[in-house]
Amino acid sequence: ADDRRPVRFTHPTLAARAARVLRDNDTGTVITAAPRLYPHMWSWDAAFISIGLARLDVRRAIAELDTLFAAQWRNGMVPHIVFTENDAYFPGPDRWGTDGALDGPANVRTSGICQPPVHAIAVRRVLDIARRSGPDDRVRAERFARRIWASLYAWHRWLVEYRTPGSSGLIAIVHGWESGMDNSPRWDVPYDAVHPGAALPPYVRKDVHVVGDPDERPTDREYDRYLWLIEEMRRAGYDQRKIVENSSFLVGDVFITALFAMSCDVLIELGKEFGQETDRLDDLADWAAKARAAVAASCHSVSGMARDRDLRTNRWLDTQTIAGFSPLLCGGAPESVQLRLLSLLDSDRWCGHPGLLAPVPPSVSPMRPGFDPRQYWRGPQWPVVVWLFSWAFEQRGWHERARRVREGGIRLTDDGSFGEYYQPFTGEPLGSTDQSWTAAVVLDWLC
Ligand code: 9WN
Repeated sequence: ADDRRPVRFTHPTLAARAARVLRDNDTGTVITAAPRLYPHMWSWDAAFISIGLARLDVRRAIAELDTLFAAQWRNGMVPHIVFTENDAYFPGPDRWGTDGALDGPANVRTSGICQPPVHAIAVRRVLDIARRSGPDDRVRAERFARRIWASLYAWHRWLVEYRTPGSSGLIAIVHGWESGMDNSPRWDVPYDAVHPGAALPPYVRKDVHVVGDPDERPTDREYDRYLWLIEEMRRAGYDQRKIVENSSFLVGDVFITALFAMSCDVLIELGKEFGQETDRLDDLADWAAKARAAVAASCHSVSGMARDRDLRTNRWLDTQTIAGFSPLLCGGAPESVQLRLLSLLDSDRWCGHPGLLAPVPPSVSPMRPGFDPRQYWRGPQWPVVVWLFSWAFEQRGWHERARRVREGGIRLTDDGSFGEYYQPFTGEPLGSTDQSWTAAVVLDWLC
């Protein structure tokens, strides 16, 4: 018995609570990422949310992805936030200033950057769940998968056309928010080179007032840099070529590159099933192969861990975080590297750390200097990232490993608060509670 967290729900009760969170966070048009902290639709959140929704209502799951893709930019980018009318989050649409952007969508306000490309994975999952849930849902989800395919392809093509500068083959991000792991130590070195100018318009943060303890959120120093990058993009009129050429932050993101490779695989499967053009399937196969090669090429010769690359200085970023395990997700690294990574993942530096409440990977190793068990992407465990590991391990045929990760994920979240992230030793929920994507992945694990 473990008395660190006395409340533990049984699986049926936990599933019922998760379903309630998704219903409660439904504004009627979108399911917000979290009730108070994030009152809008976020791109990768929406993907995970649709997976959870498919367990409750396939029609609603499809609607969620349709809403996101209705906000897709004309050049193919899927924006990281689709704004609702709520103004409780900063930076909102006025600060982003994308309204006049050449490639922006009509009739909806969005941010001007993207997030990890996990949407094809969500479509596949919704389809699989719908097929098991009954003939009407099956037909509905098949029509949807056929219909959304071209938009997914355009999104992937945008990442290749605009976001693979240089020769590393890694997909580049122009803002830490694009990684979804905002203040991970992965980005500390590149952010040191971002110098907010005197022209940074003043601003007031809202996030720190919503969470229990402001220390669970990024610092003001970090926010100055986040806002400065937005300022640079506004000035470039959200012209992608200009941004990639000039922005003070340009980093090849190895985790996104691994997710992209897996999503391309899924899109190929779907494309074959729904009779998409061979040329496009060939493109996807080519992109997936290049992405895998880039992930493999990033691996450190001693530790085996995959690395991001600062594309402004052309240097590898050696900071070890959960993203270092990217080759375990997408495959493609030599067997010897894979074995090294698997034993590292199981070791006391990661999932085997004796102090963990649940044996799932934290965002940063508890043994690493600078590890902070309560600070956002600098130590806590994130249920969605755990879900990605469980899904990817299943895909790779590692069923026993996938099962262990899933059980660990359920253990992490069985207090029923659906925390945004968790303190790894005490299991205390941090950031927001009733976070939609946490509820969604728990539903997927339990059903
Ligand atoms: C900025 C919504 C999002 C997640 C990100 C997470 C956090 C936003 C923020 O919340 O980022 O995009 O304001 O901190 O880091 O992964 O998509 O849940």
